[in-house]
Amino acid sequence: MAKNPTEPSSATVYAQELPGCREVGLSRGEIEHFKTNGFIVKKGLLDSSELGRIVECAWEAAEDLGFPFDRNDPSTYTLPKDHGLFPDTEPKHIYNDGAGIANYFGGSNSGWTWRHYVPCTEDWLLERTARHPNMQSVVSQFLGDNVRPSKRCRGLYLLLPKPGDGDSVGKLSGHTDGTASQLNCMIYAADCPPSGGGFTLWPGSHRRCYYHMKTEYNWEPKVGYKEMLSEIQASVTPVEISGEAGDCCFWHPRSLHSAGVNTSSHLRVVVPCDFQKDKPTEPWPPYSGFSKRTALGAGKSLLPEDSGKEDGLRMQWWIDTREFVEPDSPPREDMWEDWAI
Ligand SMILES: O=C(O)CCC(=O)C(=O)O
Ligand SMILES: [Fe+2]
Repeated sequence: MAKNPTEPSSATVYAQELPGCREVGLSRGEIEHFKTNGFIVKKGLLDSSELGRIVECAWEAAEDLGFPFDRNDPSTYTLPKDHGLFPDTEPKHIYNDGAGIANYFGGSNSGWTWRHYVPCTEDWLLERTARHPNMQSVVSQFLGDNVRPSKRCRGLYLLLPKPGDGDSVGKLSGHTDGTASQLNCMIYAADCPPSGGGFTLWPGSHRRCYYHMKTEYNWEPKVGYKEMLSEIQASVTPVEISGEAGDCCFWHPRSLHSAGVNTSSHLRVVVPCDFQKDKPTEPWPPYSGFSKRTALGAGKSLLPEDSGKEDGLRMQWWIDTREFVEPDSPPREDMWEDWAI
Protein backbone atom coordinates (compact mmCIF):
# COMPACT_ATOMS: atom_id res chain seq x y z
CA MET A 1 0.00 0.00 0.00
CA ALA A 2 1.27 3.47 -0.80
CA LYS A 3 2.25 5.43 2.25
CA ASN A 4 1.82 9.06 2.96
CA PRO A 5 5.42 10.24 3.13
CA THR A 6 4.60 13.24 5.26
CA GLU A 7 3.35 11.32 8.28
CA PRO A 8 6.04 10.98 10.94
CA SER A 9 4.63 7.59 11.89
CA SER A 10 5.55 6.29 8.41
CA ALA A 11 9.10 5.53 9.64
CA THR A 12 9.93 2.36 11.52
CA VAL A 13 12.59 2.46 14.19
CA TYR A 14 15.73 0.59 13.16
CA ALA A 15 16.62 -1.70 16.04
CA GLN A 16 18.69 -4.36 14.31
CA GLU A 17 22.11 -5.16 15.76
CA LEU A 18 24.08 -6.77 12.97
CA PRO A 19 26.90 -9.19 13.86
CA GLY A 20 30.03 -7.10 14.36
CA CYS A 21 28.20 -3.84 15.07
CA ARG A 22 30.16 -3.33 18.29
CA GLU A 23 33.53 -4.00 16.62
CA VAL A 24 35.62 -1.57 14.59
CA GLY A 25 36.03 -4.15 11.84
CA LEU A 26 33.29 -4.52 9.24
CA SER A 27 31.63 -7.93 9.18
CA ARG A 28 30.40 -9.69 6.04
CA GLY A 29 26.82 -9.10 7.24
CA GLU A 30 27.43 -5.37 7.66
CA ILE A 31 28.93 -5.07 4.20
CA GLU A 32 25.96 -6.90 2.66
CA HIS A 33 23.53 -4.73 4.63
CA PHE A 34 25.29 -1.56 3.49
CA LYS A 35 25.27 -2.64 -0.15
CA THR A 36 21.59 -3.59 -0.03
CA ASN A 37 20.15 -0.90 2.22
CA GLY A 38 22.67 1.94 1.97
CA PHE A 39 23.55 2.15 5.67
CA ILE A 40 24.85 0.40 8.78
CA VAL A 41 25.06 1.40 12.42
CA LYS A 42 28.28 0.91 14.38
CA LYS A 43 27.34 0.88 18.07
CA GLY A 44 29.64 2.72 20.47
CA LEU A 45 32.28 3.38 17.81
CA LEU A 46 33.17 6.65 19.51
CA ASP A 47 33.60 7.38 23.18
CA SER A 48 30.44 8.97 24.59
CA SER A 49 32.40 10.75 27.32
CA GLU A 50 34.59 12.41 24.66
CA LEU A 51 31.48 13.51 22.81
CA GLY A 52 30.04 15.17 25.91
CA ARG A 53 32.18 18.23 25.33
CA ILE A 54 30.60 18.64 21.90
CA VAL A 55 27.11 18.54 23.40
CA GLU A 56 28.24 21.18 25.91
CA CYS A 57 28.92 23.53 22.99
CA ALA A 58 25.20 23.48 22.18
CA TRP A 59 24.14 24.35 25.72
CA GLU A 60 26.79 27.07 25.91
CA ALA A 61 25.63 28.50 22.60
CA ALA A 62 22.02 28.48 23.86
CA GLU A 63 23.13 30.50 26.86
CA ASP A 64 25.13 32.92 24.70
CA LEU A 65 22.07 33.41 22.51
CA GLY A 66 20.01 34.21 25.59
CA PHE A 67 17.72 31.19 25.32
CA PRO A 68 16.00 30.49 28.64
CA PHE A 69 16.66 26.74 28.45
CA ASP A 70 16.68 24.66 31.62
CA ARG A 71 18.48 21.42 30.82
CA ASN A 72 16.47 19.58 33.42
CA ASP A 73 13.18 20.71 31.93
CA PRO A 74 12.72 19.71 28.27
CA SER A 75 9.57 21.80 27.99
CA THR A 76 11.86 24.86 28.12
CA TYR A 77 14.11 23.94 25.21
CA THR A 78 11.83 24.60 22.32
CA LEU A 79 12.30 26.88 19.33
CA PRO A 80 13.54 30.40 20.03
CA LYS A 81 10.33 31.85 18.65
CA ASP A 82 8.41 30.07 21.40
CA HIS A 83 10.35 32.25 23.82
CA GLY A 84 9.64 35.37 21.82
CA LEU A 85 13.20 35.30 20.44
CA PHE A 86 14.09 35.74 16.78
CA PRO A 87 17.87 35.35 16.52
CA ASP A 88 19.23 37.41 13.70
CA THR A 89 21.38 35.20 11.50
CA GLU A 90 22.77 35.87 8.07
CA PRO A 91 21.37 33.86 5.15
CA LYS A 92 22.53 30.26 5.49
CA HIS A 93 24.69 30.19 2.37
CA ILE A 94 26.85 33.25 3.09
CA TYR A 95 30.42 32.01 2.75
CA ASN A 96 32.28 34.24 5.26
CA ASP A 97 35.76 32.91 4.44
CA GLY A 98 34.53 29.35 4.77
CA ALA A 99 33.49 29.78 8.39
CA GLY A 100 29.94 30.57 7.34
CA ILE A 101 27.37 31.55 9.91
CA ALA A 102 27.44 30.48 13.56
CA ASN A 103 23.87 29.25 13.86
CA TYR A 104 20.93 28.53 11.62
CA PHE A 105 17.35 28.10 12.81
CA GLY A 106 14.44 26.54 10.99
CA GLY A 107 11.03 26.65 12.52
CA SER A 108 8.54 25.11 10.15
CA ASN A 109 7.48 21.68 8.97
CA SER A 110 10.20 19.21 9.97
CA GLY A 111 12.45 22.11 10.77
CA TRP A 112 12.52 22.26 14.52
CA THR A 113 16.09 22.59 13.65
CA TRP A 114 19.08 24.37 15.00
CA ARG A 115 22.43 23.99 13.29
CA HIS A 116 25.39 25.15 15.31
CA TYR A 117 28.41 25.32 13.04
CA VAL A 118 31.13 27.11 15.00
CA PRO A 119 33.21 24.33 16.60
CA CYS A 120 33.18 21.97 13.61
CA THR A 121 36.49 23.02 12.11
CA GLU A 122 38.39 22.82 15.40
CA ASP A 123 41.03 20.15 15.94
CA TRP A 124 39.73 19.00 19.34
CA LEU A 125 36.30 18.29 17.81
CA LEU A 126 37.69 16.61 14.69
CA GLU A 127 39.92 14.37 16.80
CA ARG A 128 36.82 13.08 18.62
CA THR A 129 34.75 12.68 15.44
CA ALA A 130 35.86 12.57 11.78
CA ARG A 131 39.57 12.06 12.54
CA HIS A 132 39.06 9.60 15.39
CA PRO A 133 41.09 6.42 14.68
CA ASN A 134 37.97 4.21 14.91
CA MET A 135 36.15 6.45 12.46
CA GLN A 136 39.11 6.51 10.08
CA SER A 137 39.41 2.74 10.31
CA VAL A 138 35.80 2.18 9.27
CA VAL A 139 36.06 4.77 6.49
CA SER A 140 39.19 3.06 5.13
CA GLN A 141 37.52 -0.33 5.22
CA PHE A 142 34.83 1.14 2.96
CA LEU A 143 36.87 3.40 0.68
CA GLY A 144 40.45 2.13 0.92
CA ASP A 145 43.47 3.73 2.58
CA ASN A 146 43.69 6.85 0.47
CA VAL A 147 41.08 9.00 2.23
CA ARG A 148 41.13 12.80 2.10
CA PRO A 149 42.02 14.20 5.55
CA SER A 150 38.98 15.74 7.22
CA LYS A 151 38.99 19.50 7.66
CA ARG A 152 35.52 19.82 9.12
CA CYS A 153 32.29 18.11 10.15
CA ARG A 154 29.08 19.70 8.88
CA GLY A 155 27.92 21.05 12.22
CA LEU A 156 26.06 20.19 15.39
CA TYR A 157 22.67 19.26 13.94
CA LEU A 158 20.26 19.83 16.78
CA LEU A 159 16.60 19.00 16.94
CA LEU A 160 14.71 20.57 19.79
CA PRO A 161 12.03 18.42 21.38
CA LYS A 162 8.62 19.09 20.02
CA PRO A 163 5.31 18.27 21.68
CA GLY A 164 3.38 15.64 19.77
CA ASP A 165 0.08 17.44 19.78
CA GLY A 166 -2.13 18.35 16.87
CA ASP A 167 -0.79 20.36 13.99
CA SER A 168 2.52 21.13 15.64
CA VAL A 169 3.72 17.57 14.94
CA GLY A 170 6.64 17.69 12.51
CA LYS A 171 6.95 15.94 9.21
CA LEU A 172 9.72 14.15 7.41
CA SER A 173 11.32 16.01 4.53
CA GLY A 174 12.94 13.42 2.27
CA HIS A 175 15.70 14.72 0.01
CA THR A 176 19.13 13.82 -1.33
CA ASP A 177 22.28 15.90 -0.83
CA GLY A 178 24.12 17.48 -3.75
CA THR A 179 27.64 16.50 -2.83
CA ALA A 180 30.51 14.50 -4.30
CA SER A 181 30.95 12.65 -1.01
CA GLN A 182 31.65 8.93 -1.26
CA LEU A 183 30.65 7.99 2.29
CA ASN A 184 28.76 9.84 5.00
CA CYS A 185 28.47 9.29 8.73
CA MET A 186 25.98 10.58 11.27
CA ILE A 187 27.65 10.64 14.68
CA TYR A 188 25.25 10.49 17.62
CA ALA A 189 26.83 12.83 20.16
CA ALA A 190 23.92 12.41 22.60
CA ASP A 191 21.41 9.64 23.23
CA CYS A 192 18.57 9.67 20.76
CA PRO A 193 15.64 7.45 21.76
CA PRO A 194 12.92 6.27 19.34
CA SER A 195 10.95 9.31 18.12
CA GLY A 196 13.91 11.43 19.21
CA GLY A 197 14.49 12.84 15.73
CA GLY A 198 16.92 10.13 14.63
CA PHE A 199 18.40 10.32 11.15
CA THR A 200 15.86 8.72 8.80
CA LEU A 201 16.67 6.98 5.55
CA TRP A 202 14.77 5.14 2.80
CA PRO A 203 16.54 1.74 2.55
CA GLY A 204 17.73 0.82 -0.93
CA SER A 205 17.24 4.35 -2.30
CA HIS A 206 21.03 4.77 -2.73
CA ARG A 207 21.03 2.40 -5.70
CA ARG A 208 18.13 3.98 -7.54
CA CYS A 209 19.45 7.49 -6.95
CA TYR A 210 23.00 6.51 -7.96
CA TYR A 211 21.77 5.11 -11.26
CA HIS A 212 19.54 8.13 -11.89
CA MET A 213 22.53 10.45 -12.16
CA LYS A 214 24.32 11.40 -15.37
CA THR A 215 27.57 11.38 -13.46
CA GLU A 216 28.91 9.19 -10.70
CA TYR A 217 29.85 11.84 -8.13
CA ASN A 218 28.89 15.33 -9.27
CA TRP A 219 25.35 16.63 -8.89
CA GLU A 220 23.77 16.01 -12.29
CA PRO A 221 20.44 14.18 -11.93
CA LYS A 222 18.70 12.90 -15.06
CA VAL A 223 15.19 13.98 -16.05
CA GLY A 224 12.53 12.48 -13.77
CA TYR A 225 14.69 12.49 -10.63
CA LYS A 226 12.14 14.32 -8.47
CA GLU A 227 9.38 11.99 -9.61
CA MET A 228 11.56 9.01 -8.75
CA LEU A 229 12.14 10.38 -5.23
CA SER A 230 8.37 10.76 -4.79
CA GLU A 231 7.85 7.21 -5.99
CA ILE A 232 10.38 5.89 -3.47
CA GLN A 233 8.64 7.80 -0.67
CA ALA A 234 5.30 6.39 -1.72
CA SER A 235 6.49 2.79 -1.81
CA VAL A 236 9.32 2.31 0.70
CA THR A 237 9.00 2.55 4.49
CA PRO A 238 11.80 4.74 5.85
CA VAL A 239 13.82 3.71 8.90
CA GLU A 240 14.51 6.06 11.78
CA ILE A 241 17.86 5.41 13.40
CA SER A 242 17.76 5.91 17.12
CA GLY A 243 20.83 5.24 19.23
CA GLU A 244 23.12 6.07 22.10
CA ALA A 245 25.87 8.65 22.29
CA GLY A 246 28.87 7.21 20.43
CA ASP A 247 26.84 5.29 17.83
CA CYS A 248 27.64 6.05 14.21
CA CYS A 249 25.40 5.56 11.19
CA PHE A 250 27.43 5.18 7.99
CA TRP A 251 25.36 5.83 4.87
CA HIS A 252 25.72 6.04 1.14
CA PRO A 253 25.62 9.70 0.06
CA ARG A 254 23.08 9.08 -2.70
CA SER A 255 20.46 7.81 -0.19
CA LEU A 256 17.11 9.52 0.18
CA HIS A 257 16.98 10.76 3.77
CA SER A 258 15.52 13.22 6.25
CA ALA A 259 15.98 14.43 9.78
CA GLY A 260 13.54 12.58 12.02
CA VAL A 261 10.84 14.17 14.12
CA ASN A 262 11.71 14.72 17.76
CA THR A 263 8.73 14.19 20.04
CA SER A 264 10.96 12.92 22.88
CA SER A 265 12.26 14.89 25.83
CA HIS A 266 15.85 14.81 24.53
CA LEU A 267 17.87 17.35 22.64
CA ARG A 268 19.01 15.56 19.48
CA VAL A 269 22.70 16.19 18.73
CA VAL A 270 23.98 14.60 15.54
CA VAL A 271 27.27 15.51 13.85
CA PRO A 272 27.26 14.66 10.13
CA CYS A 273 30.60 13.99 8.40
CA ASP A 274 31.46 13.58 4.71
CA PHE A 275 34.33 11.51 3.31
CA GLN A 276 35.92 10.96 -0.08
CA LYS A 277 39.12 9.59 -1.57
CA ASP A 278 42.16 11.81 -1.60
CA LYS A 279 42.37 12.88 -5.24
CA PRO A 280 42.73 16.42 -6.67
CA THR A 281 39.55 18.44 -6.02
CA GLU A 282 38.05 21.81 -6.86
CA PRO A 283 38.83 24.53 -4.33
CA TRP A 284 35.24 25.49 -3.43
CA PRO A 285 32.56 23.52 -1.59
CA PRO A 286 29.68 22.14 -3.70
CA TYR A 287 26.82 24.34 -4.87
CA SER A 288 23.25 23.54 -3.98
CA GLY A 289 21.49 21.94 -6.96
CA PHE A 290 24.36 22.40 -9.45
CA SER A 291 27.59 20.72 -10.40
CA LYS A 292 30.38 23.08 -11.40
CA ARG A 293 29.76 22.12 -15.03
CA THR A 294 26.01 22.84 -14.96
CA ALA A 295 26.59 26.06 -13.02
CA LEU A 296 29.00 27.29 -15.70
CA GLY A 297 26.51 26.25 -18.37
CA ALA A 298 23.81 28.29 -16.62
CA GLY A 299 26.08 31.34 -16.60
CA LYS A 300 26.20 31.48 -12.79
CA SER A 301 28.95 33.11 -10.80
CA LEU A 302 31.06 30.52 -8.99
CA LEU A 303 32.55 33.05 -6.63
CA PRO A 304 32.09 32.46 -2.92
CA GLU A 305 31.28 36.14 -2.33
CA ASP A 306 28.18 35.72 -4.51
CA SER A 307 26.95 32.69 -2.58
CA GLY A 308 23.37 33.04 -1.39
CA LYS A 309 22.99 36.41 -3.11
CA GLU A 310 20.36 37.03 -5.71
CA ASP A 311 20.96 34.86 -8.80
CA GLY A 312 24.17 33.60 -7.25
CA LEU A 313 24.82 29.98 -6.49
CA ARG A 314 24.25 28.75 -2.98
CA MET A 315 27.52 27.35 -1.70
CA GLN A 316 27.29 24.53 0.82
CA TRP A 317 30.30 25.66 2.81
CA TRP A 318 29.47 23.22 5.64
CA ILE A 319 30.35 20.23 3.42
CA ASP A 320 33.95 18.99 3.63
CA THR A 321 34.00 17.12 0.33
CA ARG A 322 34.60 18.70 -3.09
CA GLU A 323 34.08 17.84 -6.74
CA PHE A 324 36.98 15.84 -8.13
CA VAL A 325 39.06 17.64 -10.74
CA GLU A 326 39.30 14.64 -13.07
CA PRO A 327 36.31 14.45 -15.44
CA ASP A 328 33.37 12.61 -13.91
CA SER A 329 31.98 9.50 -15.66
CA PRO A 330 28.52 7.95 -15.84
CA PRO A 331 27.55 5.62 -12.98
CA ARG A 332 29.39 2.27 -13.17
CA GLU A 333 27.69 -0.99 -13.91
CA ASP A 334 29.01 -2.22 -10.55
CA MET A 335 28.53 0.72 -8.20
CA TRP A 336 30.99 -0.80 -5.69
CA GLU A 337 33.81 -1.22 -8.20
CA ASP A 338 35.99 1.52 -6.70
CA TRP A 339 35.12 0.70 -3.09
CA ALA A 340 37.16 -1.56 -0.82
CA ILE A 341 34.11 -3.65 0.17
O1 LIG B 1 19.65 16.21 10.56
C1 LIG B 1 19.51 15.14 9.97
O2 LIG B 1 19.23 14.06 10.53
C2 LIG B 1 19.67 15.12 8.49
C3 LIG B 1 20.49 16.24 7.99
C4 LIG B 1 20.57 16.28 6.51
O3 LIG B 1 19.73 15.84 5.80
C5 LIG B 1 21.74 16.88 5.88
O4 LIG B 1 22.68 17.25 6.56
O5 LIG B 1 21.77 16.95 4.64
FE1 LIG C 1 20.50 15.89 3.75
